[in-house]
Amino acid sequence: MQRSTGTVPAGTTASDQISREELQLATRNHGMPLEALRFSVTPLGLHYVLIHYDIPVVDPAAWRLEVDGSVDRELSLSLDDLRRRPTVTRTVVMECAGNGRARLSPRPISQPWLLEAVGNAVWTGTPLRPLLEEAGISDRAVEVVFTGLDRGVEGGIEQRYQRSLPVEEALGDDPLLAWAMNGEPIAPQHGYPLRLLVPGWYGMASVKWLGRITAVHLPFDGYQNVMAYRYRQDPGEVGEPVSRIVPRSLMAPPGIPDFLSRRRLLPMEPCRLEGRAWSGWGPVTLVEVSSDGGRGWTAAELEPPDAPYSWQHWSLEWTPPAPGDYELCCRATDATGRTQPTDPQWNLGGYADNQVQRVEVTVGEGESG
Ligand SMILES: Nc1nc2c(c(=O)[nH]1)N[C@H]1C(S)=C(S)[C@@H](COP(=O)(O)O)O[C@H]1N2
Ligand SMILES: [Mo]
Repeated sequence: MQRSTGTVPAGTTASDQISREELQLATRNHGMPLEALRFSVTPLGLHYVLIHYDIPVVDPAAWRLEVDGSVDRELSLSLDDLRRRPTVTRTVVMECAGNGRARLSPRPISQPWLLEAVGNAVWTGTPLRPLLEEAGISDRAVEVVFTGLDRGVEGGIEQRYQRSLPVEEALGDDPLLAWAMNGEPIAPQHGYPLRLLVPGWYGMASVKWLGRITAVHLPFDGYQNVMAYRYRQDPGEVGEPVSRIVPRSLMAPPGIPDFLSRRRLLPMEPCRLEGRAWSGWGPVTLVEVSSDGGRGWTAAELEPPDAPYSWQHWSLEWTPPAPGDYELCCRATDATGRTQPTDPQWNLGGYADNQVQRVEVTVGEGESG
């Protein structure tokens, strides 16, 4: 067990066992059990959760959304003001940029996700662009900063959770100010009473417990934009910012699990493998499945997305050739040609590693009873 270090500097890695600090994060920030890939919309409570600091307790009557900075008119809106605006409902897949991190070696020290930091929810809210236009966002604005109500220390810096978006993204068609998730008021852990939702981007962009929106005419230098969430091989590098979700497909684990190892046990009979696939760069156009650890691949049946940023269902009938051990894999390719590599995509933060999933299964001698 590692000694408590107080603050974990960005870029710390380890190759040994999961530490108590990582376990502490893992028990707070839960994933979506992969069998929930069978639901087209992730039921409330099964969606993954990632919270850097603490969940703030917000009084909805006192809460306001402030819009300020490089705007002609500052705005201060109540929840009712927002709900009276044009309302849209969209099914959007969300994935943490750190999904897959704990499979990397050396392992970047942060929330140790294996593959379960994903969920597909139905979000209701009001589009962001008309609000920024009403405030009269300046032509000189280059970014828009979103500030959450949660506060903590990260990399030795005390901060509110804040993220900026380039102005052209903030004024795009997709970003939403959401107050409902699957038809219910957003739960405290998901950002009650209001969160930003940036469809197609990794989860870090979708600021929860939103309190303030600020247009700025210089690039924002907050911790989550310039220190965290950058692709770097070396702590000295500036690195490229993490933005849209690279393609991934996941398989709902077939058969039944062994309690401790989670190894899958299947009877010797045909089995329908199924799962979901998504990309923040465009629809997924191909999902392939391998039953021999990625040597041979077969195209699966793939459904179109229900909505532009929803995940897509795929399935494939697989007949095990004989009893024994198999390594099942799946791989998605999107409309831009982006695909999933067989090897890890290592960087210091452990971001956007979309190497193919490997599911160990044992096919028994018997058929199911
Ligand atoms: N205010 C605030 N917003 C936040 C975070 C946070 O810690 N504080 N975490 C971000 C990260 S890293 C992710 S992956 C998503 C997770 O959203 P969820 O918990 O609703 O799945 O929220 C993002 N928005
Ligand atoms: Mo995240």
